[in-house]
Amino acid sequence: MIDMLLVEYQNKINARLDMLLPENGMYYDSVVKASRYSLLGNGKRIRPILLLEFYKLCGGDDDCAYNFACAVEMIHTYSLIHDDLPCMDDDDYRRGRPSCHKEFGETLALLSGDALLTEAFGVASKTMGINPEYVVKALTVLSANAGINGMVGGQVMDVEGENAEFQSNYSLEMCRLKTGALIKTACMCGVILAGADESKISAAANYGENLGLAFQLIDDILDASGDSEVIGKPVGSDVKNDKKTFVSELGIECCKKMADEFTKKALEQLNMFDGDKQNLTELTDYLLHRIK
Ligand code: GRG
Repeated sequence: MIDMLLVEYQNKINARLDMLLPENGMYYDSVVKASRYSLLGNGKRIRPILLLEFYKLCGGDDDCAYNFACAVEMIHTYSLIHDDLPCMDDDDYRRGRPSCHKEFGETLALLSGDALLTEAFGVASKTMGINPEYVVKALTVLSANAGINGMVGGQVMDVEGENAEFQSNYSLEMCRLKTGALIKTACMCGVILAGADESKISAAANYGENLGLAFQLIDDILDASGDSEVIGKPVGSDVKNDKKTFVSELGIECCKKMADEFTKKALEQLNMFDGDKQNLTELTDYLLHRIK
């Protein structure tokens, strides 16, 4: 059931992303080609799906929110391209194939990230069929959480904390920002675009924050013990890079328990909504047990 739902969403999101960033035949088309290579790779599209599901849960007509949902995926893809660069995590594989800089070189990879981030705000602002006040409010939340006090801040903590002793509080805050901020934003923006009230926006934020922490823990577990064919990049890169993660410090079993706890807390927040929560409940559970 959840598998079918995900494939249906992924097909629609991929078709929209393809349309939103067409090759242009200009002298600078190389940056479009490199951006499309990463954007249209084999991503799970979890963030746009969360946005669309929260939007529907709050009574929205899902087709209107696709541009905004795709904008969140564009920002996520930019962050992956930049994170893979040698000056950051230095990863050669992403989404089952060579990372952007391995295929197109560092300069174009850097510029593709810049392009995706910038174009994302243009795409989101062209959301039609939704009250413009809601769109502006969602844009404000998106920029705040993708920026200094969100994902970028978390990435800075990751880079700067690399050689420090492991500190649980530091690492939790880093995950909350680096991974959680964009996931939280997707959930919040779905609710905001549907015009729901502050209590629902806050429930979506709490759901997203807890889901984001669980998501990062599972990501660390998969990096330590997943199947590289399935996850689309080599396993053990954290160990290879001598990176201190929750898994290296607390062990896999403890991390599974923590992910379980955060997932339960996320699910509790869904009680704040009156609509049909089955899809979101199944998606939350799927993410806890995911293998990629
Ligand atoms: C460069 C500003 C900047 C930020 C980078 C997101 C991020 C911040 C770094 C990615 C590092 C990483 C692998 C974090 C673990 C959690 C995570 C975001 C995994 C990738 O997201 P998925 O699993 O990937 O949704 P797909 O490919 O399915 O979209």
